[in-house]
Amino acid sequence: MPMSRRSLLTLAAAAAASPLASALAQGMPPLQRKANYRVGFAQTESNNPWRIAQTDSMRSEAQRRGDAFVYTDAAASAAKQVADVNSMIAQRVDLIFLAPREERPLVPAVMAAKRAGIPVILLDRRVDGAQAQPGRDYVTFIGSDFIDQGRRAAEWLDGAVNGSARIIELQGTTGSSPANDRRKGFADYIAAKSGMRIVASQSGDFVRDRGRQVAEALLQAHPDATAIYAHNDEMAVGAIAALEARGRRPGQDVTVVSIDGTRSALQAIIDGKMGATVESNPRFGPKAFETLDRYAAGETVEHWVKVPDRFFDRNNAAQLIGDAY
Ligand code: GYE
Repeated sequence: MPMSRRSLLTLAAAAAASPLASALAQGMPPLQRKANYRVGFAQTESNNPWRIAQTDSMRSEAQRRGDAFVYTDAAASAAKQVADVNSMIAQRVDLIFLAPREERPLVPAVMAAKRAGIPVILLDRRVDGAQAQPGRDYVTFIGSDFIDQGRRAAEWLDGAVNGSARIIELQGTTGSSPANDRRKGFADYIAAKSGMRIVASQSGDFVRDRGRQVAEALLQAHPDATAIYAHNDEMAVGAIAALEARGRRPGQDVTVVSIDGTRSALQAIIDGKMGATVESNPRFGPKAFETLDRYAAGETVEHWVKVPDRFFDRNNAAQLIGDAY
């Protein structure tokens, strides 16, 4: 039956107003609805339990759904990660989940996927917002509020030390969004606190042994430090070893606060060596694939799919360690 002119017009108007149409108008690659997908996951590195928990969560959700999973590990190199994404493009995967190691070097990978017509969802770290944007260059960013994580760590520390501390900060990977934002959230909070001062701040690249080495050097230069703020638990655990090597008691002489919620961190809290850790939840699988489904269905996907984070300290660490990674 031929359609009336009016219903054709209504259809056209509805299509123009639909989120799919607006995504396409922005040049975003569409994703066709299918029973099963072949997705890429470009991981940054696998040298810490957080990364391993994230990969496990992604892989097991793909398996549960029957989607094929093309996995790469950039082994802590942004250049390799760009090459990994290019190889996924060459393999024509349906969609790429990318955990961009650093904000700027991964922009070309996002743009190459867009040009090739393959949608990208960013996981756990952002790319430079001045160069690439959600809803235009990639679907969305799924991840935590890192500024708030830094603020929560500062707020807890402020209470634990009664507003007075000489703080050593161990930063994450230079140029990565969690390192930039965890630094900012913490600094903004203590700016208004005259007794809270960062005496030294250096990158330990989110790695346990780097954290230990950097903490060792900074403790040597600042033997009067009374607190350590690490951007992740692996570096905090390294810093605890550095303190013990110097004969300083973590948790008594020096207060340690961190971010992630790994099993070793919860154990350190139970042992009284770490004060608290703000959760950064690595279990992305269900949310990542649900977001893929929503995009394929033509739904409007918000520009930031927020991951909510808990808080671990001596009040709940023993109770929650069973579920930790
Ligand atoms: O805190 C850290 C990991 O990007 C949120 O990266 C992630 C961070 C996490 O290597 O342990």
